[in-house]
Amino acid sequence: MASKFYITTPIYYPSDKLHIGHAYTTTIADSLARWHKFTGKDVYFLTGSDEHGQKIQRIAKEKGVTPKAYVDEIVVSFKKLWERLNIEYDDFVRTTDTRHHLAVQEVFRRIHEKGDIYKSTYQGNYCTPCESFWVESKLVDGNCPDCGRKVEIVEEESYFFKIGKYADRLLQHIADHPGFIQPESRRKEMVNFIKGGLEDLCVSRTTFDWGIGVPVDDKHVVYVWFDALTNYLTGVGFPDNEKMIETWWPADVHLVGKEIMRFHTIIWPSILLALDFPLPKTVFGHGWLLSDSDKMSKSKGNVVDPHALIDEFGVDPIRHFLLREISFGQDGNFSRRALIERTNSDLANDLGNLLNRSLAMLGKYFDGIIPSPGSVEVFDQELQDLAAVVRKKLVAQIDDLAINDGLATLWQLVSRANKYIDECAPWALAKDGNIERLQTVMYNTMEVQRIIALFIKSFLPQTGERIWAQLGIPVALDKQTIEDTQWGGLQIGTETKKGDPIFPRIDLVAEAEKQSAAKEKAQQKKQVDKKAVVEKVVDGVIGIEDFGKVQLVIAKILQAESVKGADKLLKLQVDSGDDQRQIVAGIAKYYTPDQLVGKNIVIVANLKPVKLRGELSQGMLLAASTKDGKLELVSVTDQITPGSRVK
Ligand code: ME8
Repeated sequence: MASKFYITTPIYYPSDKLHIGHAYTTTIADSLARWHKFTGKDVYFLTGSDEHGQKIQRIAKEKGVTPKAYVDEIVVSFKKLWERLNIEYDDFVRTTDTRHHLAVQEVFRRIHEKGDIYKSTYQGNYCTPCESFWVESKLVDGNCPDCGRKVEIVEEESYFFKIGKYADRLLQHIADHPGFIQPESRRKEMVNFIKGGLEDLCVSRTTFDWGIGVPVDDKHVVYVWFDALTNYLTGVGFPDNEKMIETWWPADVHLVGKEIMRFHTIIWPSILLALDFPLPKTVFGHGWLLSDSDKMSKSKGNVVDPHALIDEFGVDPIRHFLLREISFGQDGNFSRRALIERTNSDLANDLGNLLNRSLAMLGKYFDGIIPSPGSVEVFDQELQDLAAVVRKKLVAQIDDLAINDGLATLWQLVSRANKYIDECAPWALAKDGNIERLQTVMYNTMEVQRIIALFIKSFLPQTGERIWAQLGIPVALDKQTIEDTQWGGLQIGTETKKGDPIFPRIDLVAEAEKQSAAKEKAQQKKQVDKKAVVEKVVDGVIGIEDFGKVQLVIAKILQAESVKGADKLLKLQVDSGDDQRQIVAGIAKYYTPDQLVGKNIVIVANLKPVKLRGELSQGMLLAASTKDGKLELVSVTDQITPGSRVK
């Protein structure tokens, strides 16, 4: 039987839509799975969703739906993204699956029966976003040491797992298996954590019910991390499918982000030790993908949506960027500019141009048909040798999980192929009528691309297919294995099928213009939004500070008379408290002067004075008017003295 390779991703929380960071882990896992299959191994690639816990229950409540309805919808979006990214997983474990419930309950039951799980009371700190318990001494300024957010104090009856019992065995295992925790820096970190002492782990909760019931006590649900980690066993048929477990367990690689190494290298191995199960061969903690040098988070508004990127650039530029740009194990930066530069240099200039120009020459010199090669010269030998060296190096690097180095190695062959064309100058051979040499050079140029397509297909599946299609090779690419990368596999007489360039260059100038147009549009939108706010105010909504600007005061009318030449106006002398002033008002149709004298009315005292028909008006009186032409002054009784403020 071929050797096996079982690889997993973390199962993601459906607390929100997935972003480019999640796509990073899964793209790497997919590429590793495809590569190992290509090298002849039996491969099993597992992913899934982590659907229980307090965090999910709270989000669903906020949205006014049941937790199950909420997760069902989000999980569809997970699967959609994996489909768009060409992620070829073998199974997807949802922690709400019945098979997973059975697996978790069985794990719990076995450890409980063994006496390693007991009931007590938990009193301490809990970080809900991370779903983790913390002893006081590990908090940083009273906050969660992982995410920096506020912890909650919880006190509840809980079941505890005697994790400390396994600390020595775990330390011994780590010492005996240097490849178990990778990279090295994380291994040291985890060893220090264990040596700092492991408190018994709380493995059940009672203050909410969105979880898997504890098999021995229906008041409790299983702690979400205990539940989630077990997915790696559910996926291989635990507890019933013994054959499947035997075939696949232990996992070869658990691929996880660095922030969840503790769960995977301390809690998970301890559970497995308690079950008497072998430990995974490697847990690799990769770094974070930063967005313009900052950690991605929704609150910062810098989360990068992979769907939008795929819509704009296509899937393989995104996969290539994730695999090639970031030193695997370290943090790396995502930026639009870096993505475009990487796409232009590696995919458009190097790889795409190689295919495009070589097929154009083949069309011109040999009607697009692969010619038979003649004798081997120095440059030909160098190219062939490099293809063999690249194969060896790639196998070693991918075995060591040095993904970005592996892609750099593969691109050495792409560069060498371009250089080979320049060195051999087919155009000069054609001009000189050196047909035999021209045949050799064109054969080698196309053969090296056949090998490149084979190497590349695990990482950039769509690109591999596109090169293959233009080379016109009739056998299916997905049936090919690493054995087919031996030099000379390209059949003489194959009819190539030149198509459009597989990666058109992205114009950086046009891109800059697009960005500034987008910025301008955003600016305009901001202004429109601002205007909308102002218009809303005109519509009737004002702040209290706006109302406060208007000085409404009580004024007593002392005198009233008509204004010469203006039959609508009356001229009033009023006592407004501190002063006496004249107000001209359009009320002659409604009141005679003697009806007004002595009235206590309301005026706007701080209105800018104006002249009406040559008469100064120092304020405005308030009146209510109806549509059918009635008008009445707003007035108060004599109880209120002139100058009193209306508020
Ligand atoms: O932790 N850069 O789920 P999760 C790189 N349900 N990788 C990133 C990333 C970034 N900016 N952001 C997220 C959980 N990831 C648990 C796992 S497993 C039994 C349970 C990746 O949805 C990274 O792999 O918070 C990280 O570990 C994972 O997403 C966390 O996903």
